[in-house]
Amino acid sequence: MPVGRTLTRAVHQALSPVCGCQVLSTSVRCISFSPRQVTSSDASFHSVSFSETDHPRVLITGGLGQLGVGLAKLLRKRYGNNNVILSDIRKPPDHVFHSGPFIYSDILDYKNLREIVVNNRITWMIHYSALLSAVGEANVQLARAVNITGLHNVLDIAAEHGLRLFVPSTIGAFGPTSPRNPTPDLCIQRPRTIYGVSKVHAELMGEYYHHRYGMDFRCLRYPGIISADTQPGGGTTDYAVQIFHDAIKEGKFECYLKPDTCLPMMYIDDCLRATLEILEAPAECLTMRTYNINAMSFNPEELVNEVRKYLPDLQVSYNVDKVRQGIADSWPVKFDDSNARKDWGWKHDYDLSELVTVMLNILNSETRVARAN
Ligand code: AKB
Repeated sequence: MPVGRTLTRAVHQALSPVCGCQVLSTSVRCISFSPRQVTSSDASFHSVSFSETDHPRVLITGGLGQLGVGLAKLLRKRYGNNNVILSDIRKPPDHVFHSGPFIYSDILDYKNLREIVVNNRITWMIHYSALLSAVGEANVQLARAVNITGLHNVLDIAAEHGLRLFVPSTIGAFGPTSPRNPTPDLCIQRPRTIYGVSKVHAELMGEYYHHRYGMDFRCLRYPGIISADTQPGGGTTDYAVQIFHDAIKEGKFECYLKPDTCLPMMYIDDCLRATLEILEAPAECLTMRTYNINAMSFNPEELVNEVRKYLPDLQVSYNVDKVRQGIADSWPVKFDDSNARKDWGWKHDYDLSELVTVMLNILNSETRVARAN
């Protein structure tokens, strides 16, 4: 599907269901408990948090996006099926609905979210709901509501109930004035997208709640994530997923970024494992609360060359999208993740050649199954 249409669909999907609930969220918010009532010296603040001998009870918001289902699978293997609840405002496909607990949850509806946390005795929250970079530029108000107001709800509920909170950040949290090659953990962050601004805000708010209230906030800055079974929606790095689908189905691919636009990327298995590892890392290992994680950097031309080793007839054209090119040009070229490697032993498994092999293997076998039926 052309990128423009994918983007329009993503904007549409994001718009319709969330908007309906915004009004409700403002009215219930006034009666809720505020974490500002808790001081850092209040010993009871941590009293309900996860004890190391139990399994955590995990809630994943925005669970039907690119990463939620895969993360739920990983966490369920580790902590038991019923201890990991996927949630979203969208209707789950059959295979997701039948694979473990799924619940409706709207992060803009404070009361609904709080009820879920209380009724299910949640101890860890993974907050995946967000509008990505390109779709956010197409709807700044919605991105502000979901990415900022939604985050405030999540932070307050996590503080109120002593949860361990994981919020992903991104290479998009950096901007044109950041050092881009390499980009360290601590440097200038002046992103020029609402997505980036909201992610810097999330990093700072989480770190503030950690220092002010002792909240167990953990955050990884993800590169562009490449996955076969689930697709991203409305990002700038999505071309690196779409190429595999188009190469296999159509034998041709139109890229919206210039051939030499180099960005940090990661295979989904590495991303999910990193997330599990930071969630489980002993607090004393963490010298920071927000870490860059890295695997590889490549540009469209290098990716095309690697794919052509297996599909030599692949036809590629470039039709540059100004918005996404502008965003990509302001993002890191290479990510410095030395602190994650030092503090909690982060190590990626997949580089470019392994990424291409695994993506083509998975999608090729799906294509064969589809054809056989
Ligand atoms: C996007 O392209 O917006 C995301 C990201 C890098 O955070 N995939």
